[in-house]
Amino acid sequence: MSDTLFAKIVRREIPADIVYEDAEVLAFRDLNPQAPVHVLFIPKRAISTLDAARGEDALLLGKLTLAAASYARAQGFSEQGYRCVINCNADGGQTVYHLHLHLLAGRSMHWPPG
Ligand code: D5M
Repeated sequence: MSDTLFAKIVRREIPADIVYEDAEVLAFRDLNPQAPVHVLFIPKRAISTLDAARGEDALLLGKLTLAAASYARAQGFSEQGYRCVINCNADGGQTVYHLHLHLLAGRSMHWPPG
């Protein structure tokens, strides 16, 4: 669980279509896009799930969220909107156990999600 596909992407051991990077956050296109824009924002320091996050992770999670919002704004989605999703554990639909925020944009989203 400690080493995942996404940790390998952070270490550049497997390729990814990286669209944003700073000291603490990496973002790359989802391999299986569910919208015209589908980008995953991950903390470089791995946290397995949202459930595992603690108070000391608050700043990092804030930066992760704001990085997604900045990217969406820069791509021109401020007005039409977009969706951010964090799946947690099995019932949440999480498949990669390195916390990630999905940014979905470029189409109208439905509610409730499946
Ligand atoms: O989301 C995990 C997401 O990760 C899912 O949408 C596919 C995507 N994925 C899996 N492997 C890769 C690689 N190698 N590059 C890019 N995207 C990938 P979850 O919320 O855990 O279900």
